[in-house]
Amino acid sequence: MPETITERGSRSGAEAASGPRTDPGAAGPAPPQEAAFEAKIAADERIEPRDWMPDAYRATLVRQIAQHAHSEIIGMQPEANWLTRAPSLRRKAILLAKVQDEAGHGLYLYSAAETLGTGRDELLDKLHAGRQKYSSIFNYPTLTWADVGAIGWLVDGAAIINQVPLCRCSYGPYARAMVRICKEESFHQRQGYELLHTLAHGTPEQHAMAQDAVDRWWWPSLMMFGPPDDESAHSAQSMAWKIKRHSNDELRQRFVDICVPQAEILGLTLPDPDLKWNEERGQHDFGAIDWAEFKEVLRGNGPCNDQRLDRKRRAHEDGAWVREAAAAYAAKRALGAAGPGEAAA
Ligand code: FAQ
Repeated sequence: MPETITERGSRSGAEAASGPRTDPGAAGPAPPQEAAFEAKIAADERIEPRDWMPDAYRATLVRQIAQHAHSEIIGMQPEANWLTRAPSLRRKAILLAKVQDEAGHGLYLYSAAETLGTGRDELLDKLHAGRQKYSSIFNYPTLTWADVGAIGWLVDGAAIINQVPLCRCSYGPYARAMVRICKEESFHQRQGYELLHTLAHGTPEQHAMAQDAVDRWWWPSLMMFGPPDDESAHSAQSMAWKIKRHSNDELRQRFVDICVPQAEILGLTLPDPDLKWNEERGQHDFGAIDWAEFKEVLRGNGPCNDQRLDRKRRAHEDGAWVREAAAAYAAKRALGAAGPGEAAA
C-alpha cells in the first residue's frame, strides 16, 4: 500500500486567493499551496507524492499512468501468442525476455499510480470492467511471425518517441519509472528491427511476410499517439502541467520522419502513397489517418478487444490463489516479526 497522502488538493479549505487559477476546472479562490505548486512547475522541478497538488493534476496522472500500465500488461498478449512458435531457441529467448519486460513496465507504472493514492486493485477492477482504457494498438491480431518484428520496430518505436519526453514529466515517480522503461523499449525496438531485417533479406516468401506485417501495423501505430491535436481533450492542460511535453501530432510527425529512412534500409515500403518529403516544412507529408477506425477500436469494436479483455480477466481469476498465498505468507511473517518465538518461515 502507498503511504497515506494526507494533504489532498481539495479546494474546500481554500482561503487566500493568489493569482489566476491554473486548473481550469477549479472553482473558487486558489488555495495557498497552489502558488508553490505552480512555481515548481514553472521552475521545472519535480512534484513528489507528499507535495500538495491540484485534484485535477492527480486525476490526470492516475488516468494516464493507469492507461499506460494497462497497455503494458495487455500488450503482452499479442506477442506471447508467438512464444510457442518462435522459429529458433534464440528468437524464443529474446521474445520471452521482451514479454517479461512488458510485465515489469506494468508493475513500475502501477507502483507510480499507487504513490498518488490509487491502489492497484482499484485500477485492475476498472480495467476488467471496461472503465479504463489501454492502448488501441493491442486490439490488432498477430497473424504471422513477422508481426513480432513489426511490433518491435513500429509499436515499440512509437512507444519510445512518446515516452522519452515522459522521462521529463513533472511528476517524479512517473518520470523516474520512464527512464528504465525507455532503456528497455530501445532494446525491444532493436530486436524488432533486426528480426524484420532478417526476414526482409531472406527468401521472397519471408520478404512478403515482413511487408504484409508492416502494411497491417503502420496505420495503427500512427494512431497510438492519440487523436489529432484539435481533438485531443487533455493535451493543452497536460502540457501546461508539463506532464506531456509535446503534442500528439508533433510526436506522430517525429515518428514518421524517423521511420522513413529505416524502412528504406529494411527494403520495405510504408503503405502510404501520400508519404513524401516536404522540402518547405523539412518533414514528411503523410496520408489521412482513418480516425473512424480509431474511434471504433476505442469503443471496444476493434478486431481483438473482446479477446484481450477476456483473457486478462481470466488470467486475473486464475492468479487469485497466488495473491492469496502471498498475502497469507506476508501475514505469517508479520506475526513472526511481532513476537519472539514465532516462526517466520
Ligand atoms: N489508445 O486527450 P488525448 C507500449 C484516449 S505502451 C487508446 O489526446 P492524452 C509499450 C485518451 O486516453 C503504449 N486510447 O489523451 C509496449 C483519452 O481518453 P480518456 C501506451 C487513447 O492522455 C510495446 C482520449 O483518447 N502508451 O506500447 C489513445 O492527453 C509493445 C483523448 O486523447 C502510453 O500510454 C490510444 N492510442 O494523450 C507494450 C503512454 N490515444 O482518458 C507491449 C502514456 C488517446 O479521456 C508491447 N500516455 N486515447 O477516456 C500518453 O502519452 C497519452 O496518454 C496519450 C494520449 C498520448 C496516449
